[in-house]
Amino acid sequence: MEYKYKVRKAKLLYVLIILIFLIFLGNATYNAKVIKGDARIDKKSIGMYGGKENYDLLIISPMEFSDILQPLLKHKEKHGVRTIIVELEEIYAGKYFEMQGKDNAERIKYFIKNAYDKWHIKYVLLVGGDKEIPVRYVNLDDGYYGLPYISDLYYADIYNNKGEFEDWDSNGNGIFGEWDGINKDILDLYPDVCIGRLPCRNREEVSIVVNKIISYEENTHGKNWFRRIVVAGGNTLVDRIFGTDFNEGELITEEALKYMKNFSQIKLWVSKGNLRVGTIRREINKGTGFVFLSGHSNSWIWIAYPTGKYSMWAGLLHRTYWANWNMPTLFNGDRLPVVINGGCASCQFNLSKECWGWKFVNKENGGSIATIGYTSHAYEGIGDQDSDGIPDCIEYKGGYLNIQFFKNYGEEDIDILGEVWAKSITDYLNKFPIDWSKGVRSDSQKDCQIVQKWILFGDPSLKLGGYG
Ligand SMILES: [Ca+2]
Ligand SMILES: [Ca+2]
Ligand SMILES: [Ca+2]
Ligand SMILES: [Ca+2]
Repeated sequence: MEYKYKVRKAKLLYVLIILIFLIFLGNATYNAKVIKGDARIDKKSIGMYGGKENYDLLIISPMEFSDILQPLLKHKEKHGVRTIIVELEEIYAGKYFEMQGKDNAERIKYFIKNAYDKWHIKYVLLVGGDKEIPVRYVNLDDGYYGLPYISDLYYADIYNNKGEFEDWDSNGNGIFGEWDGINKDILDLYPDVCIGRLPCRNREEVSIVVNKIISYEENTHGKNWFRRIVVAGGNTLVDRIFGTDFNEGELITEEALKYMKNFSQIKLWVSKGNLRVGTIRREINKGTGFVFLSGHSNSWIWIAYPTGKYSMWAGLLHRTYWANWNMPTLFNGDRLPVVINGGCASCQFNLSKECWGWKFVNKENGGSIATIGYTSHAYEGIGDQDSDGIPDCIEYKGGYLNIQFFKNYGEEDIDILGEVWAKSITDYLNKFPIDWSKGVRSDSQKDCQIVQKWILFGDPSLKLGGYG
């Protein structure tokens, strides 16, 4: 859906706001390079697979993790989710399907395609971070960052609308997901399977998250704590020059709550004076089904700015944040929420230190069951530039996408986590179809980034609220 800004400078401004914040907090460890496809094609292996099995869930992990995943397989099968664990080494060796692909990420994607065609899988769980499982870097350059970022949507979007394999390299130059001033790959983007990732870095983390998933699905049903949702937000953007003074984080979370009518709603908002590190901790430790934080973030902190202020220091001073160093104070046990962070880069998992989103999931004896956030910077609408009386932060960009999560769960009654993720992306693309003729810094380019970066750290086949 097209819309025009009244004030052209707006686009530049809201991008810069986020940019300044990121520079301020620093992301110096980010050192990704343009990753080109490996032109060599290994010797083709002979596909050994001759069976007629069907599966619902495909788990892909390196060999070193596969034995620890066996209890998860047994648990899934018990609940009728037909599951297969495939080791990366088996993919490369062509154990089930003849190996295809220009580089390891594409080999994995072809494997997923074959599993989709032959086994009719619906969910794919990647177990391993960027060091353990190859990732696809997308080379979209919006003129502000110019850095490639990771997109797991790549692994979910296996067919284009003509029914062809979608390799995310339509111009065929071995550089994926390009969108800069010169080169462009036209992408389908619509997910065909539901993807989730547990970016585990070692066997201990695999063990922790497997136990958490089993515990969640076995023990959550019928529990009162699940019927709670905690939201937090404050002032996010400087919108006064557009004639408004919205507390964007409050407006976005309030809109999400409209779809969560059967839940007891806890609003931690700066305008209420109740948003603090301590209140976030207390409300999560009580047990809650969902947590939605809308504000600024990077890979180590989420922060909301006090009303009427735009300052990270004010946010720190007023303790309206939740940072990596606060995670060890969570002791919510097996009362595990799905956490959504609407700010930038909370799930940027290609850094030397573990990111905010993963810290939440890999926390033992508490934390989250899953986290959804972005692998790089994101965008929000600012002001009411389309003059329809509705704040643009809930109508466009990241605010809109995150609200769809709650709409699809709360109103559409989709209760499988990966399906909520996939449907929300699908809805976003339907509402804002990408106009591939547009250039750098266009709204379409931003919309493309938002869906590419929105990642699920968790089991895509997770039954929200557990099995009854
Ligand atoms: Ca290309
Ligand atoms: Ca597709
Ligand atoms: Ca504002
Ligand atoms: Ca509006």
